[in-house]
Amino acid sequence: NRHKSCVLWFTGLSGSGKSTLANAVQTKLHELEKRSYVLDGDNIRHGLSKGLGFSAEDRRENIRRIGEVAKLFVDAGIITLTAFISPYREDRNLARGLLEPGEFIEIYVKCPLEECERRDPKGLYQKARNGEISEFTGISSPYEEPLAPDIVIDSSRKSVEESVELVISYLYDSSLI
Ligand code: GGZ
Repeated sequence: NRHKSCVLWFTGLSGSGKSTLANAVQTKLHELEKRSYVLDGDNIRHGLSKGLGFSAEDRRENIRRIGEVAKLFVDAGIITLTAFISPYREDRNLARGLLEPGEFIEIYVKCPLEECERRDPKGLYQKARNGEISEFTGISSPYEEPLAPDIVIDSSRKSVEESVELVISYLYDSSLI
């Protein structure tokens, strides 16, 4: 039951479904008896990245730290799932550069802004529209789409189950599990 560890790097807008998907993939990996761990805002922005905001510089530092931690987890043999907006191509590339070729799997959770805004699970888009939150991704701060993601998941059209299947199939096909 060996696997080659890797990072599944989910990127996409707030509300696109990154964390939901990462957690669902983790559940599946657990069923397959593969060790995995999810890094997301809940365990990073309150701890390791506490004090960082959402300026381009702070986001870069946030992503750099996550990339370094993901590398440590991979060294420990754990399939590592990260769920951060990571809006800047350059920052994602920096994280990729910390890993061996093929160890960094970029998963673009693609969802139209209008749909993310309609979902608005935490009311943040509304606050951003009202000017109560500045530098909000998609509203007042950019999101740079991946140019060559390894996997694209259109979360407005695919169920979580179908999406999980896409990721798991990719891992099988790449001999990562
Ligand atoms: C984007 C923000 C902002 C601003 C607070 N812009 O949907 P959420 O709430 O749970 O996920 C978003 C999260 C984004 O943090 P990340 O660490 O993923 O961002 S990055 O990768 O760009 O460093 C959102 C909340 O934090 N949030 N203010 N201005 N998202």
